[in-house]
Amino acid sequence: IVDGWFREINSQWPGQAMTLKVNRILHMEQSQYQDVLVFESETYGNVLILDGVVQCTERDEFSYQEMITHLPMASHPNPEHVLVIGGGDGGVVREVLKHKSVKHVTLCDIDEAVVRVSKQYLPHMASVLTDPRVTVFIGDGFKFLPEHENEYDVIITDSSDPVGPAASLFEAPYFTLLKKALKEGGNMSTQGECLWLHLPLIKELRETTKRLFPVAEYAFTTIPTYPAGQIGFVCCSLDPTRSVSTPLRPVPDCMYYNNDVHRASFVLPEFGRAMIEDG
Ligand code: AAT
Repeated sequence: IVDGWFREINSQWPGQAMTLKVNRILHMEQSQYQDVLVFESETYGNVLILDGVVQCTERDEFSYQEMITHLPMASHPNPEHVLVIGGGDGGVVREVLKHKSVKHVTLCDIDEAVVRVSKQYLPHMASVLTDPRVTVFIGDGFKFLPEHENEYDVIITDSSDPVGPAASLFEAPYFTLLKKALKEGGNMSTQGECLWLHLPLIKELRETTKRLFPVAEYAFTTIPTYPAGQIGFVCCSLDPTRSVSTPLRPVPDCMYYNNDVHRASFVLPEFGRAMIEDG
């Protein structure tokens, strides 16, 4: 923070940086895994930063949380048991609970500090974490999966960027474990970075998931406070007949997602489509 402005300077997006005006700092700590900062911004509400990278702001979080959740959920015929890896702020869990079929959601975040500060400063996301249908588990998603084979209809990996504790969540061994934790015909989505910044990483993610899942597609959403204003998702299904880009039902109470946006989010601009699909 320099002169009252937070700047998201990072080698993952060289030569550019999102800047937000800070009203006041609410919390700062070095947790066991990362540097945790929460501040009140002038125009984006409260903001959660991990290791200098924006994780969510109250003003635009709905775009990311709704899309990463409803793409795999609304394209699954009957999601009852759901696992969220990462996402300690609770925003994705809030979205999962909008689906009436859901009986139980487990959240597995590596860092208790994220859950704790979110409950205090991001109540619109974290207040659902005390819902009786929700279990919060603090631990590494990579270690959690092998203990839960064949348990989930949908798994959502709401992970931070592939630097630090989330690095393993972008690699083939993780997706192999994730596949085994899904029930027959299960769906998954995973944070898939930005077309403008990370095409080689996206291409690799897509290739890795295509080797494991009969259906593996890429979609994206727009969001002002993530790098370059856009973030994507890899969405996969174990059911070879399913199209993850086809919603099966509407989702209530959304601000970004609707069934047309669902279908449209898989339509890629030519430079992205060519790189990801043609190679
Ligand atoms: N919904 C907020 C967006 C996030 S949060 C990412 C979460 O992943 C963090 O709470 C972090 O503690 C957790 N995490 C990181 N590594 C692991 C792991 N190995 N196991 C479980 N949880 C983990 C993502 C923001 C994306 C930013 C885009 N630039």
